[in-house]
Amino acid sequence: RNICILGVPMDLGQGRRGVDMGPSAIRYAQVKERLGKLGYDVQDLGDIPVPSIEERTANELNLKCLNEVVQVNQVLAERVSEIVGGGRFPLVLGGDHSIAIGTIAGVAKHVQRLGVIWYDAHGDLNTGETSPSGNIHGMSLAVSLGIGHEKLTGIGGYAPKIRPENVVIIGARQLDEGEKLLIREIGLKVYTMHEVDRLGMTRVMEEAISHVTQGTDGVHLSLDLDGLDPHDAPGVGTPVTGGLTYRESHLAMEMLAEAEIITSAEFVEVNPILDHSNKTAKVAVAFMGSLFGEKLL
Ligand code: DIR
Ligand code: MN
Ligand code: MN
Ligand code: MN
Repeated sequence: RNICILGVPMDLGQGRRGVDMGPSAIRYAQVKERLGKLGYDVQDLGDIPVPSIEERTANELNLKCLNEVVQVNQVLAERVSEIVGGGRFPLVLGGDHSIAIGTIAGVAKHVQRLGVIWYDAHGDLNTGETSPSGNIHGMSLAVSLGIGHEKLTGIGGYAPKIRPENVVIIGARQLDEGEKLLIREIGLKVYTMHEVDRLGMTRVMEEAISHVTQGTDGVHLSLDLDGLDPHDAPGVGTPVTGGLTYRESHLAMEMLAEAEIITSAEFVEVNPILDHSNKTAKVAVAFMGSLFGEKLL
């Protein structure tokens, strides 16, 4: 029962300033205290250094800040690998979602087959060829599946990190054309908002849990706060209306805690500059509480 918190103040994988303050905002919302109360031994390992946006080199092949994103994720992969190797639970705080590349690279090194729950309004399944923005945070799931620029897919020294049949996306409602094609091509399991509305969160989570545990020996939770409706999580860089509610997400975290399947997690895209009174970081910390077993009664 040992959790290691690692901050990644990364903002080079997307286009707006402020998401680099995500780790600070989440710490300010008392993540360490919250998890400590549940009986965990919580260690905060601080932040990984991230070059400032002013230092970035030229964009390459519709991949903004490619070299810097690669460099940070390489370091992140090593740090996460050390944490998992030491038998501890890595809890990574973002930063933009490009950091999933490094987190998953570090975790998957120690796991035969890693399941992934991708909680997000987006698919993050673009490549330099399909991306409308050139932002690498919209490519991190594809990269982890071994699809994309080899500087990215090769992070951690091996590829791919995960297989399509072990992944589930929950909350999707803004998918680019190239992403839709890729989803069909590789047969990825996606619960869009349509399925959430239709089936309800309980059934979605039951199915998702069964899907990601089939044939896997660990499950990573990659939670992009923009999966939530902007009403509940306004402090994100790319808000999309019609999202998952606070209650649905809270239930999802409780069901994951009950199932005892999550072996690593990251909470990303918290942008306190766009937030109201640190609301989104507080929501993130409440979810971490539920994920680690907090009960109402
Ligand atoms: C969009 C936005 N699909 C892109 N992606 C975001 O730029 O690739 N992911 N915001 O979280
Ligand atoms: Mn910055
Ligand atoms: Mn994302
Ligand atoms: Mn997103």
